[in-house]
Amino acid sequence: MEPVVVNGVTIGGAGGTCVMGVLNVTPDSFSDGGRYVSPSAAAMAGLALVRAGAHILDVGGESTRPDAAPVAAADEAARVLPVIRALRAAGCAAAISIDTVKAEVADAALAAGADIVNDVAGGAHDPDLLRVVARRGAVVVLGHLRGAPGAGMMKDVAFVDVVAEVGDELWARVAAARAAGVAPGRIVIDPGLGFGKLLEHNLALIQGLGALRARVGRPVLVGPSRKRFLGELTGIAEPAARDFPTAAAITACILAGADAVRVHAVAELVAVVKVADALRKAAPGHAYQGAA
Ligand code: PMM
Repeated sequence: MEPVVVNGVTIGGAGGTCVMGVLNVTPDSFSDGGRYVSPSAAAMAGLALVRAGAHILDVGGESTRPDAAPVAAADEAARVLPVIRALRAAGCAAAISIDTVKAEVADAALAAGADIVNDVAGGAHDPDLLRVVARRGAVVVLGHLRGAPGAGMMKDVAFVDVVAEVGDELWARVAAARAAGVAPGRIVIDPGLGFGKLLEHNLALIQGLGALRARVGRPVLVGPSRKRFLGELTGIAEPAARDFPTAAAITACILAGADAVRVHAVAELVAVVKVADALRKAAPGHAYQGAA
């Protein structure tokens, strides 16, 4: 499988799992909303995540929680662009992704210094988004989501074979990206844990990451960090207190074949990733070590 190489970061190669650190600059994200008082404070926090081992910083200006109010593109851009510019002005050498479903925000973020568009809707929310990615030669993360993000995504949740169905639907999004002109080596897929999925679906998708990767033929990013299904399993109500459950999920994801993980507690999870990567290398047959 052709790995994705972006700004010195390799996703899906024979090396270790890539770590994407979350830098949400929303007032209401479910686990870390409203944390930063200024763009430069957010940028300093981002640089600390890079020092702690993040290969990619994922800057997001719109909460994806089910009950979140939609944000206008101009407001979202006003949140994220100063942070991306401040990161680059401060010499941030890590890859930067913009977590958005909007073409306008993606375009402006790429112009401001981002390298990757992380779209939880897989390019299906805004018909222009994939064209923006193609025109700018950017990398895109295509997340799986039926319907629209936010309110409504937890209605009508029904899968018969969740891994096969998510795989087929992601394959269709990859085809859409290629039709828009995105090179195959610029595409990463994500099963969209928690996005219109129940606990059992999230667990099956984690266990099925290797099958999903093989079915779609692209590197896989996965984001279990602090999500509600971990709260359901443990009874831990506060998202920020779910980093141990996140560590278990991240380990399972890596052993199942993930190429990249999206996490909030970067320093702690980088240590977890090191152990999981070593375990994966020691697995019989060395599955998913770039040979698949
Ligand atoms: N989850 C959230 C936001 N963005 N992006 C990708 N690629 N994968 C995810 O699972 C994902 C995402 C929701 O979590 P947050 O509110 O803590 O950012």
